[in-house]
Amino acid sequence: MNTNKTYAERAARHPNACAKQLFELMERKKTNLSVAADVTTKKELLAVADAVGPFVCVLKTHIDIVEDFDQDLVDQLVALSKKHDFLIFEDRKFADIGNTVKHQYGKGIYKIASWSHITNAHTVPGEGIISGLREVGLPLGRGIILLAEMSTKGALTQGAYTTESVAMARRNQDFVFGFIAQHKMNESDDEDFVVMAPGVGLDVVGDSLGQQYRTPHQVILESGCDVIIVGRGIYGKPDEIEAQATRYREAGWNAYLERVRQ
Ligand code: 5FU
Repeated sequence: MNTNKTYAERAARHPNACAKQLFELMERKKTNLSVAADVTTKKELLAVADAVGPFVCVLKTHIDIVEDFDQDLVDQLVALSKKHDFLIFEDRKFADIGNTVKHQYGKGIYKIASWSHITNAHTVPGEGIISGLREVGLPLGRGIILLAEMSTKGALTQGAYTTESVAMARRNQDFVFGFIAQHKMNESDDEDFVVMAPGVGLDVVGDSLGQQYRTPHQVILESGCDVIIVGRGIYGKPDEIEAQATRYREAGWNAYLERVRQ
């Protein structure tokens, strides 16, 4: 199975440029950690990005929660992604018809496609959402992941919905390279989807609004996911941000090493 292969082996044979770039970066930096930087000011976002930069393969943003957003913020984020060697993933969760998401991705205030290497989309509107995003993203070398399984209690992303989401990805592998999900989604060695898993925590099992946490060991080793996404467990302790990033990076990487040695 692909999940027992190293990130380097998967990079070497992956047909999707974005996935290849991600796997190469993970191997180079020895990290499968993504930090969700859910802070609401430009200053905080840049501070978190600079602090966690050395430890992550992907910095995940929610750019629309930043109260003083401006173009300089994305210019500085892009500069930090080069300085620290990470990819930017704007967790936009597009969910509209193809023609609308095309504009939401490329235009408006945020112009997400111009700076975010990776973004994501719900599959609820059907395959047109992928076609719309592809028109904007593929010429820029971008890739997307689909929301196949959410981490929250009672999420409707299960059963036939998840199966159909995987089938959609399979038909669009030039642009879609993986999923937000809770376990590995590959059916055979002929396909290799990157699974990025949110809902990761070492100290708590959930929050008061439906979030559910599992440990890096459960996510990477037991469930075969590839990237752990950690938010409050890292940026929520501003005085310990580097120590927490180190702790999660080690937990994620050790679980991966254990997996590939099996
Ligand atoms: F698609 C998803 C999902 O199913 N669960 C999530 O938690 C995305 N997320 C994001 O991961 C969410 O929007 C946050 O940005 C992050 C989790 O943050 P936490 O502080 O680690 O709970």
